[in-house]
Amino acid sequence: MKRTFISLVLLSGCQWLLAQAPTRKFEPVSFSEVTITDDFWKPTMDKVATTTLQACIYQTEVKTPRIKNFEKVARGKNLPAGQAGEKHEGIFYDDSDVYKALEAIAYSLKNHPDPALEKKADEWIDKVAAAQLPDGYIGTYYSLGRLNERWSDMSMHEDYNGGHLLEAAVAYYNATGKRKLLDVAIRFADYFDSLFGPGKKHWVTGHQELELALVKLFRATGDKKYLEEAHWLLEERGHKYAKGYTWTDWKDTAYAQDVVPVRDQKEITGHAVRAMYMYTGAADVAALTGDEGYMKAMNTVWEDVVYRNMYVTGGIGSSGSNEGFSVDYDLPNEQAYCETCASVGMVFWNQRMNLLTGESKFIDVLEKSLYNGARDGLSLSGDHFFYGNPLASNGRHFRREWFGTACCPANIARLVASLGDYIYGASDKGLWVNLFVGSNTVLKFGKTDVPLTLETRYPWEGNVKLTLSPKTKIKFALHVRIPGWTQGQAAPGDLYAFEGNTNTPFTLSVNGKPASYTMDKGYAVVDREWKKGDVVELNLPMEVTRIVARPELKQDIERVALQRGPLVYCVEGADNNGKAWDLLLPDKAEFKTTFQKDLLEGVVTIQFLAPTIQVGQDGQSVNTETKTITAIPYYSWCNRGQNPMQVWLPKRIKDIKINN
Ligand code: FUB
Ligand code: ZN
Repeated sequence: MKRTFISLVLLSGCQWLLAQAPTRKFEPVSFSEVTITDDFWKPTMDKVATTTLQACIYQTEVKTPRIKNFEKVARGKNLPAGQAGEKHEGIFYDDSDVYKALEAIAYSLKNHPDPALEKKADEWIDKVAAAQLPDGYIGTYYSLGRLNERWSDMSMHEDYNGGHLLEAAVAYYNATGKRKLLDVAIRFADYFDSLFGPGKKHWVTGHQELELALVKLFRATGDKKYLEEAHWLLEERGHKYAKGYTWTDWKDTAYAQDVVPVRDQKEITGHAVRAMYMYTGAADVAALTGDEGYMKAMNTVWEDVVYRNMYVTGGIGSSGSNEGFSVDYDLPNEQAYCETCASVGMVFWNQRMNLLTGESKFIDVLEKSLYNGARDGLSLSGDHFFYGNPLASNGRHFRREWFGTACCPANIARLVASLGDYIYGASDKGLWVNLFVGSNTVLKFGKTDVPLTLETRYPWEGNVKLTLSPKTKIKFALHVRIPGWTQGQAAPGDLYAFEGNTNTPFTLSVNGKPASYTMDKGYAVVDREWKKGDVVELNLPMEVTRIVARPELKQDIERVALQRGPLVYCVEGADNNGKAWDLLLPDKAEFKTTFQKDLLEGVVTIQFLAPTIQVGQDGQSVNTETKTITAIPYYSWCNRGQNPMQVWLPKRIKDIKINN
């Protein structure tokens, strides 16, 4: 593995803490060291590189004034004293879209080098740098005519924008080695640190984000003050320090997870994206400081999310009014909010929990959110987006080109482009394979390079082939994740369960012979001496499974969801004569699967026979007919215009709505 300057700094930064703190069980192998070749994800990543990022650039630079605001600030800096500058246009956190797009470009350059895109990013970075004030402040909303009001209202996302700046800067530096944006980020972080911290002013982030970003800056620079600032920000919550017009207006500070200190939190509350970013930051801080309080709190809160508040698609945040959580087991399907960014946040947080604990259940959830709730946010064409991701539709939902608020499009772009971050983990003792994504990388154990190739047709087929090619023989433990859904578990906890027997075993072989392995924390561990050309093959059963929900989940009573591999399925009108709500799923339905290469860019569909109900034109006569129903992967719905759709299919007649 090519060790960069970043990695060396990271190591020296961590060593400061290693001696005194329990740390992660392993580190993720960085996107910058993984080349993705996957049949499923590579085309999506290419689409992000060629289309989604172009949409982000067009919307950010041409269609909306997001970039213009930076230009205005730069122009204003040269005005004679006393002369009024230009006005800010748009929403107060629009700067974050610029940074998220830059971050996505950074990741994308790794798997899809594009000099023109890099040039555009450099141009934007020049504009961002030119908008930084001499004291390090950066934020177009306040810089344009409101500078004396800055830092007066904690809910106004100055910190949130700053956090996205830091994330973009670290990513761009990691991807290109260029440090102009990193220097801007460092100046901003130093400036923030000069105002807020122990013995200085209090600050509660209005939208959590800066916490996790400061940890990234610490990892990139090795400067521990950024880690300490992140820790301090987390500690600020839950003490009624929050101030600001908007903030004090909120009746309920649970919205921003500010009722009790982070370490005392037991339940998931409030705004879903804020929560995900906060727990991601807390997990990052806990990993480096060993803060047991955070680890304990996060385990309890995670169970509250996954056992009582998560959709079968891995989406979270059912309520639109607070863009977040309501009460336990309240998961409406058609009214589901399920913001794309919240699923992106689930991926972030679950990755961190996996690194902290070494337990694969977190990757089970990550995979669920990634392949379903998050992937659904991006159209197959790459230039239309879902903000909310409902699990049923009467046909009113459609994907949009953009949103007024700076939000999901650039977020899903940065997640897809950084997929390389989530596939492998490594420590000096072993290798972890978390996601089955065709790719190659080179790991390093001591002085030995271990080139590694993963080939698969997942999620369409269950065969995964891993070829290891160490230059010299080397012993280490290979941990291959065995998904919970192959072990009879529809999701961690008992919110969802498989109906019927699903126990077809997985198989694991080394060089064509059954592997000798032990199971540990959800991984099959093969600990042996590896030599050049060793081949490990995992075979996962890809049968169609029926999922039922706990009875408390009222909206899903007497309903079944279909899953195959990591993919949740839905019935969409486009495949079923315009109807998706007129059917009953028989208890004994037999499922047939077909890979349809020309449908929805290539998907495995599920077919089954089901009774359907039609109402005559007189509105009084009813006809029933058994039809072949086609179900498609949930993420691929609504790519053929507006259509009715259902994930949870009714088993009993009382539940069907025949008009859709
Ligand atoms: O406030 C910034 C982002 O905009 C939030 O994360 C989203 O929920 C949207 O409101
Ligand atoms: Zn969003």
